Amino acid sequence: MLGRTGPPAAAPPPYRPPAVSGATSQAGDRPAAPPVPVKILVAGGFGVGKTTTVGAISEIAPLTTEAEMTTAGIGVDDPGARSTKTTTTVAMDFGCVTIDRSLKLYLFGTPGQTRFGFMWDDLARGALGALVVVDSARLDDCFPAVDFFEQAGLPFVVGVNAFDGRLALQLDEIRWALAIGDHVPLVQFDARDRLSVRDALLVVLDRALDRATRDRRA
Ligand SMILES: Nc1nc2c(ncn2[C@@H]2O[C@H](COP(=O)(O)OP(=O)(O)OP(=O)(O)O)[C@@H](O)[C@H]2O)c(=O)[nH]1
Ligand SMILES: [Mg+2]
Repeated sequence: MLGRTGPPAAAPPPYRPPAVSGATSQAGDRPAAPPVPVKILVAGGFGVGKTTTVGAISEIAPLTTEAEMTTAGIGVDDPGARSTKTTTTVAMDFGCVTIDRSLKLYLFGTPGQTRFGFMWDDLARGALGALVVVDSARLDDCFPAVDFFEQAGLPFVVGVNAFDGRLALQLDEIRWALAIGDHVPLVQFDARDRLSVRDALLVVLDRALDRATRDRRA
């Protein structure tokens, strides 16, 4: 005889999402609100350490779009005499870091080459602030980034990446050379060091919150 024999199987229980430990609010039963997402740009000139910055702090394996540099770039892309750089970002970097239960930063690294400048408008959309990474030995590469954020009216912090722990100029000389106002924070950091990157990003966050609070009052 064809067909099933015996009693019909019991219907499966209705789906219930699994309980996640620690994901409830202090009230106990209500799930905790997810952290507020904050988009931050990591921008700057060619080869200043943007990809390194995102990679140093991201809690996920960062998304990168690195391409090999070729001889076609000689005389166009100058990463500086002491650089051992062999790849360059051709679209963007992406990483994220949770600051605390209420705040998560989504980091978007820009490409550094001038010919990819058209990407910056798209990447900046929805961003609350930016870290403009600067190599003190190649300040002229950083002018376009500073101009971009001044014109965009987006809060930014200048982070001088201390390659090998040394700066080619003092911070006040860099401020003068970049012609940035006193309201723009200027910090020294190490793009390879997670805690140093964290501190620089916290200054960006502070600026962004400051701006958001002022906008709200207005
Ligand atoms: N010694 C030293 N090397 C660094 C530091 N930061 C970055 N580098 C190196 O400098 C090179 C450039 O770093 P990247 O992070 O690729 O720079 P980028 O700004 O993303 O470059 P583009 O995307 O091509 O504009 C890499 O070879 C890094 O390993 C630093 O603080 N000290
Ligand atoms: Mg890069």
